[in-house]
Amino acid sequence: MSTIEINAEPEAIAIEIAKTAVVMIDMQRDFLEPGGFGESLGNDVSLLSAAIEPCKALLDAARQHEMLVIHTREGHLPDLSDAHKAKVERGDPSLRIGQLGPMGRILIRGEPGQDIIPELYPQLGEPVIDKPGKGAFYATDLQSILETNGIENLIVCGVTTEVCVHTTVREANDRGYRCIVPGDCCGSYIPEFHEVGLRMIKAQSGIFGWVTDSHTILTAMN
Ligand code: C5J
Repeated sequence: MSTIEINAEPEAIAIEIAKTAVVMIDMQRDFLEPGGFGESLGNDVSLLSAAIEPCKALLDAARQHEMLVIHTREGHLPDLSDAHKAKVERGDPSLRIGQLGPMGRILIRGEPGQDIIPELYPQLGEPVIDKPGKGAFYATDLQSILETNGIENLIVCGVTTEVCVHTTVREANDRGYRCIVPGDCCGSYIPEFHEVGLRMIKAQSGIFGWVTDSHTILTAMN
């Protein structure tokens, strides 16, 4: 059973590879490509693209080490029965969740925009969790997938840092998982929030988890 030590803040952390999963949060076309949900909210989606290559490198290494890789996708059922009115009602009415955009209905399961970007596409056998909320535990099977696989630690990547990554890390931390966040594998439409989001995770002796970068994790894995 191989244990590796990852240099991180606020301190290094030792993890068993077999008990660690990589969780890719919402690396979806709707957030990373023009014409999707992210852009409909007035964001510059190109700000998220820097995270793609580091995520790809981490995914490749995780697959080589036969680690559990889990992907999440934020999205809703076509009839919006799992979408709270309070969530749907925000933003420009013609560009809201469920409206037709260039990549299909915005943030609706099964539509091209709701799918994961080609660069980070899941491989056969990797769980893909469709989640209606920002956190990956709310109304999903994530907890049981982690328990079934004996997972104790999560390497959490994805977008956006201060929204779905943060919500998931906070939920996971409360459930007893050690969360390691490689900052370069995350991204935000608001760079300041990305920086502060990472600082919040590692502050106060790692109140929500550990922060590092992909290169440091890859070095520890080799
Ligand atoms: C947002 C997410 N930002 N995946 N979703 O609405 O962070």
